[in-house]
Amino acid sequence: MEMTLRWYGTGYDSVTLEQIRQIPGVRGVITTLYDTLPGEIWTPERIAAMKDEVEASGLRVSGIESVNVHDAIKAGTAQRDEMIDHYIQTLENLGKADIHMVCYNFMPVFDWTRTELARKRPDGSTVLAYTQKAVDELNPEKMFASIGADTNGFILPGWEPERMDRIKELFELYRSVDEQQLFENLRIFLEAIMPVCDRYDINMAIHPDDPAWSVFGLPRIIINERNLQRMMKMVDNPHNGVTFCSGSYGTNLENDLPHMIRSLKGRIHFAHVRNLKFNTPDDFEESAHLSSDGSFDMYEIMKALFDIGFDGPIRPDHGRMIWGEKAMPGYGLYDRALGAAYLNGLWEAIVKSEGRVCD
Ligand SMILES: [Mn+2]
Repeated sequence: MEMTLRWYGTGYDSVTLEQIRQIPGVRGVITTLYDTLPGEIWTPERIAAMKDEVEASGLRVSGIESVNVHDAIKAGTAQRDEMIDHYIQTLENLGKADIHMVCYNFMPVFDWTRTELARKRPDGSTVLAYTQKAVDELNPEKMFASIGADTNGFILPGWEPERMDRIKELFELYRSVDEQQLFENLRIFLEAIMPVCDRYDINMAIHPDDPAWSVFGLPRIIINERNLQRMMKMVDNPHNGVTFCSGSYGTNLENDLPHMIRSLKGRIHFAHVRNLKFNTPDDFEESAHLSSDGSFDMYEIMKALFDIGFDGPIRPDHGRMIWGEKAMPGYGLYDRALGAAYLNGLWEAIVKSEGRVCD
């Protein structure tokens, strides 16, 4: 595996490449062109500039998170073919630039959903949290407004103000899209992009829906092992793979995370590894990465990744806000650096206990 950190780019991220370079064991970043809109073609010039900036710091671009999928593709509207064509051109430009992993999601309207961005924990750190009761009581517009007001001045991925302005229109767009239709729209998208992925060896890595169930009556399909198997078989190409995000699949306690990882051998192209602490089955918060701070056995998760021969990029995921840092919620430097060091430690122990040698 290759330890990485997500980086939003100069001007968007409070964390610098120079800081990331100093986290032991981190050799690459997962980045994006944060100011592009879904459907926009990423030009070779902009991709080259992004790569040059990252490489000048001594790091590499280990993959993209995300190239967002336009709503016309997810909802299957008249503009779909044109938008798929743009996506293919972006993939071609990335492939020519020697970038081989692209994370994306297929969630209608909302990206990840949390009800609090700064819940205080007993040690004084603040974390993102989710409580089902709050979602049941809020309408989607109020949800957008409350999330937008609490971001430390940063724009959250998937919660961009221009999307918030269009919320009613977006709900209308997905009114006739049920689970079955969403699967079908995903199949059409994947079949169309597989030839360019084959040509440039680009691993597509779908990110799970978070939380892993329907919110506000919208269909959500990337939520459990059964649906993932359906998706893998639906377009049976190794380039059609997944981002295994323990924090997202873990929102549903019925998901057996190590078992899911083992069922996806050869198809996990990217891993997000973090822990959650469940207070009740309907209320969880994003704890520190350590097993002892949350509800998951992080050793078992890393061991399952090792056992299936996972060799792609991995990153710590949302971190706590600690030591007075002001950053995008979930994306400060300090706790993610601690997470990277911890995951590297688990990995070294697993590798050596198997009688193997670390890179
Ligand atoms: Mn994730």
